[in-house]
Amino acid sequence: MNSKDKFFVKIKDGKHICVGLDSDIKKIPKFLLKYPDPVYEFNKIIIDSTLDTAGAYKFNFAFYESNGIQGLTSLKKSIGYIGNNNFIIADAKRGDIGNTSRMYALSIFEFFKADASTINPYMGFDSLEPFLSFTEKINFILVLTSNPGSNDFQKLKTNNGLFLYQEILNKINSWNKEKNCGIVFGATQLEEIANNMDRLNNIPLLIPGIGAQGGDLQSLIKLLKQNNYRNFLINSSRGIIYKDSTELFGEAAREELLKLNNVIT
Ligand code: NUP
Repeated sequence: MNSKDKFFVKIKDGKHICVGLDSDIKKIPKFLLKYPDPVYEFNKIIIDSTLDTAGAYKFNFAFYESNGIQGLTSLKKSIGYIGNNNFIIADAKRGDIGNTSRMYALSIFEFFKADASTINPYMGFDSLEPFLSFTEKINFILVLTSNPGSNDFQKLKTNNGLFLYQEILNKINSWNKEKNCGIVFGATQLEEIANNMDRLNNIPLLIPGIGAQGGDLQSLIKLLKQNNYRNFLINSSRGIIYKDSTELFGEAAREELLKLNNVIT
């Protein structure tokens, strides 16, 4: 099964929650520190506890790169542990001149073997093209992010009377010839999601920002349902993986995931 098919199988199964493995060695339960690769042990337990109900797993590369070679090893092993039938997002927000972006794309798709990337459109089409040339993957392009700083540039008005993020949405619709674009839209931007349903055009959405960042899951789901929008993954990282700091953290993560799933169905 190719990566796009994996996404749509999960969506069809009603699995819309993406478990964010933002695993920080300083935050994982202390008893894991006795293992040679504590972050990998942590991820394995979260994965075992959630595999049957998760829609996807998202690895934010920062949490692994910050641990140097060891971190990259934990990342590679954790991706391998999830196996081939699940949808894996490499959240590294890449984008550079084409020649360099090609290397980023090779790293994410060929070395780490992720199914999806997150990419930053600030440098324009040629910076994204090496990712889009992987036609069986999904590339989630940053449109309107969940953080307060999204006001600084993304909500600037252009000469067309549109917000910059809306211009990006229009571009994505024209770049999406291979149907391998996705959109990152913050859960904290509910009004903007509502106002741009036509531009979103049923393109796969990755929506982070519920929980700690303040996005309201119930209202988000209501909105998506009202618009019959099914192609979405909602990410939760800290809210799932750090629910408990005892030996029962796997079960606690599972319970939280089930709770989120209940809101969706
Ligand atoms: O707009 C974005 N907001 C955001 O939080 C785009 C992202 N990729 N993220 C990522 O989603 C963020 O870097 C982190 O990995 C995750 C949210 O984590 P949490 O707030 O659920 O713990």
